[in-house]
Amino acid sequence: MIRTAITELLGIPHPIFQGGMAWIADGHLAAAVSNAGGLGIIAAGNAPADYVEREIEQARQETDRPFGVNIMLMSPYADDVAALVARQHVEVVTTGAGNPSKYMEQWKKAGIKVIPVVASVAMAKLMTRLGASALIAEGGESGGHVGELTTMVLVPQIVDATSLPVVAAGGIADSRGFVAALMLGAQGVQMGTRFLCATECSIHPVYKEKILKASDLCTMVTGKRLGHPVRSLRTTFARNYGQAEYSRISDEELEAMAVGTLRKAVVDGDTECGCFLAGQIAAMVRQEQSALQIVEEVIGGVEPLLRGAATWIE
Ligand code: TUI
Repeated sequence: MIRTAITELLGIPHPIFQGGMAWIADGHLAAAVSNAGGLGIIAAGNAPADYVEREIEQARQETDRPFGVNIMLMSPYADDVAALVARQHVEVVTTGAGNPSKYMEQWKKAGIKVIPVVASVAMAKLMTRLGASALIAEGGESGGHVGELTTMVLVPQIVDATSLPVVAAGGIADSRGFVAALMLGAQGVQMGTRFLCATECSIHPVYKEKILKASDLCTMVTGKRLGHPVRSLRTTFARNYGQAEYSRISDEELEAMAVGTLRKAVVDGDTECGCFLAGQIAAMVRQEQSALQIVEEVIGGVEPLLRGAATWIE
């Protein structure tokens, strides 16, 4: 057993979060990860509050353990989902892609543990002051919306800037990444891409196949021109979008190109038009496994690594 400030804070056996992946992380996946001893997280993404409410209900039917809801702050429904999680008293709220300051008081009053994703020291300090329970430091190795810094440089700087426990995210797939995160000062990890091939993850089989066949250089970042860089698999869509960014088409046309592409990947498995978000560890995902197997494999490898490291001390 690995006991850290995160296992203590949340009353969970293992300090492993499942990332809140839009269109992907539903109540079923979140419950499976929580039942495995980690923290499952339902992604609100761009969905309306009634979708999120159904998924919370689903998760509660499938687990008695704590789970979280991730609120994507650029969503047009962010206000509605923020109110919903307060009403529902979900145990944990994580946030992404923005600044959740305006919701903090409402959530704290509802007894929610708020764990924002921060991609900078300034945001870490602000969230610490506003009463977050912990922070997720997500480096640009992750899939989806990415910040400037890598996990290697972000995590220690966030750890030094806050008194709160820090969860490392971005580029973590196995026990080695877990231990490395602890060495950087983190008290736990969040993994997204590793859970894409969980048996309980109901993405299109084509999506899973693309992850299982991925190689080290298979992801790319697009979206910088519009200020929202996103890491995804290097597919036809990603290449075309990347090229369009350097062409003379208008920002509006460029924005329109991306609309509906996450759904096309997750629901339709459309390899031509879908945007398959994935992190740089995609090639390290080798097989479909249950959430329990994933969590146990990662945790099971930690103690030998830590004990092995101690033998270097003379
Ligand atoms: O949010 C994510 N990953 C995501 S969100 C998403 S949906 C989307 N689709 C298209 C464009 C943009 C988003 C897909 N993947 N990860 C957490 C994360 N949060 N990474 C970086 C940040 C972040 C960035 C800026 C957090 C706070 C922040 O603050 C900016 C500010 O307001 O100062």
